[in-house]
Amino acid sequence: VGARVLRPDGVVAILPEANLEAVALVAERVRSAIAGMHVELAGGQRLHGTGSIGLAVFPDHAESAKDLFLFADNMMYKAKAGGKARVAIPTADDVVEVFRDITEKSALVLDAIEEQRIIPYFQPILDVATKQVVAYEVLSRIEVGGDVMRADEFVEIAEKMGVIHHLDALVIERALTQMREMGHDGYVFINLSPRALVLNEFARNVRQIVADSGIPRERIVFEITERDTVKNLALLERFLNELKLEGFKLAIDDFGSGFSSFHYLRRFPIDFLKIEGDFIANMLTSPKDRAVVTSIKSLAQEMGITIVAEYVESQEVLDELHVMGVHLAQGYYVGKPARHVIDVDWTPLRS
Ligand code: G
Ligand code: G
Ligand code: MN
Repeated sequence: VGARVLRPDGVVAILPEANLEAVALVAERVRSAIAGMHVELAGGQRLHGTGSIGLAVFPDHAESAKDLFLFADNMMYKAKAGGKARVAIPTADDVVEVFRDITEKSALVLDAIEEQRIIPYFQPILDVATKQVVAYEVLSRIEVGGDVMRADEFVEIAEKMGVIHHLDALVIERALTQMREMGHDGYVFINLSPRALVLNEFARNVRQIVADSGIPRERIVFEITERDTVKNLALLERFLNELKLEGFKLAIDDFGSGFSSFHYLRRFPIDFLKIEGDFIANMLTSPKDRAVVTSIKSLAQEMGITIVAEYVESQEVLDELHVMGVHLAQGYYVGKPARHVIDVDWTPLRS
């Protein structure tokens, strides 16, 4: 059995040479073992947890590793939706339904790109010391009917379908046009999928879009994340070095969330480091999270890299970042992602 923690909220177990009955049996044992566990609190109270489990069996439910994980993940959400603390055993209907939903979402994303319905939202980034908004991060949205879909819901699909470079190019073009019209003269942070970046066509395209926008390259920061890594790091390195030589700035996104963060830091010519928001949000209550933030800060300082704290959700956290000497802050307390940018002296949100 191989078990691996993917995210703090999920574990995958792989059972070689097992059929549906065997897997269901093991899953049921895991579920009941979790149900039997508890943590005892200071006052003698007992804290119980539950586990929701989804299954997928090769080749009954999917034939590729990617689809198999996707299916298991969907079944896990079905188990949660069914009331939690249960095992979702897939039926033939589930297979049809799950893959139909994925196909529908894929079609929706493809249509949005085709019809150019991808819209940039802007989230402000504050200079902690001067309390001025010095930058914006561009976050993609798709408007469907009256609803707004967040990037979370479609970026991964676009990456899997191999169309993320179209989406990225479209949103960059719109965002820069809007930035110029509004006269924003700070940095623009742009999320790029490594997978898009290593395409010659995309790199050319982006350079042209930036040149046409009239915004100096020095004010454009490309954020790269390790969520969707490419196999060929040397190739990614080459593209990043070229962009850097031309004057663009580079940032590592969600620093500390994955396993190759430090690898990226060593290897790429980085200007900004964005600390994974979970560390920041919990920094005042968790000594461990605080220690992570402190050490990333001193590491970056030694390397001459500017730090951005994400998920700044309160005045208290902002004050503490000031004390720690963290340079930039982003998060709901500073400002939520919005359709328009307004460059004014920042005042705390009243919500
Ligand atoms: O706010 P939101 O759910 O949109 O962002 C979720 C994640 O999606 C961000 O962390 C970011 O990494 C990614 N993302 C947002 N917009 C874009 C985009 O235009 N292109 C790419 N490649 N990723 C994006
Ligand atoms: O990975 P990336 O940092 O690009 O993701 C930004 C994501 O974080 C977006 O989905 C955005 O909507 C979300 N976000 C921005 N500020 C906050 C915040 O203060 N708290 C939380 N929980 N999410 C935030
Ligand atoms: Mn980002």
